[in-house]
Amino acid sequence: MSLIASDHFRIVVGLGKSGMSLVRFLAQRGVSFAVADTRENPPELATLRRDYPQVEVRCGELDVEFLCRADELYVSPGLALATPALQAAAARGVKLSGDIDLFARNAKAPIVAISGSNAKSTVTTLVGEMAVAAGKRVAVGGNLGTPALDLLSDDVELYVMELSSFQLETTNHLGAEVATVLNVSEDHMDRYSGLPAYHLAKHRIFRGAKQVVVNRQDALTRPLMSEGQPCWTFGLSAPDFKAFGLREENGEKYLAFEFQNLMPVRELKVRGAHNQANALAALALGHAVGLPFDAMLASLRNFTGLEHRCQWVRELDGVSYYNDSKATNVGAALAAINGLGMDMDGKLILIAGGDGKGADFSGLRDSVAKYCRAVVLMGRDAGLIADALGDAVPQVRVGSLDEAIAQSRSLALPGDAVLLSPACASFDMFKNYEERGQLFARAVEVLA
Ligand code: LKM
Repeated sequence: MSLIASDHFRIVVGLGKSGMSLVRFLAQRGVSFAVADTRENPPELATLRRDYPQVEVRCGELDVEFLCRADELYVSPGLALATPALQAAAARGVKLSGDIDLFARNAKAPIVAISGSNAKSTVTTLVGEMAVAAGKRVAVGGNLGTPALDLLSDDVELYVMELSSFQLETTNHLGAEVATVLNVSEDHMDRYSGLPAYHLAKHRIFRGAKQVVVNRQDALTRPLMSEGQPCWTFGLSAPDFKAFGLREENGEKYLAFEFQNLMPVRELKVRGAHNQANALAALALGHAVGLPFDAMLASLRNFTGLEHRCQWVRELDGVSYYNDSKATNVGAALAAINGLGMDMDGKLILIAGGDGKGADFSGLRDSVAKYCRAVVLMGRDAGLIADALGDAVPQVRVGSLDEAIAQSRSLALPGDAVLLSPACASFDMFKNYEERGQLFARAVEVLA
């Protein structure tokens, strides 16, 4: 046993949510493995010690000699592949992989694979709901909700997977039935050398894909090297062959496939052009895996949006409050500012700031000038946003979320909206964007 096992020794590097799913997967299959994490007290350490006391764990600085005892490392999406110890191990012949690679090797049902800088959770959720409405036994997860390996089951008929660029970096072969990069805008510049490297990571999603879905309005979503697979497109323009888009008839806008109207846009409960694009992307993905239109359209009609995604919280003194804490990059904040701004008579008080991850915030300036009455800035990179916005609108700097809410309240006029859409990660002030959003919503709900 030990001789055979030493032939295949793996190390799980990073003990967060996906690391723990790797542990369960490997242990269940009798693979011998150890765990390493750069942190002294990784999030799942207590769970590991309780459930797998026999597994060796090394915390703190990675030891190259230790890593080289493995033939394959499963690297957490939270740890940069450029980490010197990982690169040293790779140079000595250790294979770098991740949970999605292992998932893809073991999944026996078709995979719908969804990436993009924004809207991936929304589109993943939509396609999942469409599959349920079509009566499929579907498993939804990956970067959102349940880690990929925890979804594996012989009963599953379809996997709908949200995949981040970090997860794709360690994915050598996916082999999805249909894969898409919904959009590409700047994010994670603290982990990538520039937009090209980020773009390249995202495009690994197309490896071995049988079909692809492309955004007609974003050339960066096209596979760099087409393998000649069927290609479906989505976009807000009128659709041609193999395309989803908007058609207008008698002054009414419709979601449409090729030359056929599917459903009036006004039947969607979510507002804004970006949400119409999301609906079209979900239709394209669902159609590619054979979901019937009636089930897909019923799901679209019911969808009210995700938590922390431009979510209405309450109205007070004629001012609406929106929680868009999920906006962790400039592109997401722009979609919210433009989407909400266009739909209202009043103006926005924007609450932004946090960990900017090396972003260029100048892209916010025009939309802020057009739709915002003022911006309230908080967090580590508040100063960078302040500089990028210049004198576009009045600015207030605050030290806490509670102070941001109080300042916004006093700046807003009846008919305005207060929008938390930080354009930044939350790690400088909060556990994650969910905690940031919950604290915002709770504080707004108790305003007297
Ligand atoms: N070994 C090892 C390690 C060391 C450190 C593994 C490891 C970490 C750091 O932990 C994380 C967890 C999650 C680091 C991350 C996480 C998620 C870095 C980036 C992301 S993310 O980019 O996928 N999501 C954030 C974003 O900016 O989009 C979400 C930000 C927020 O505010 O919630 F994991």
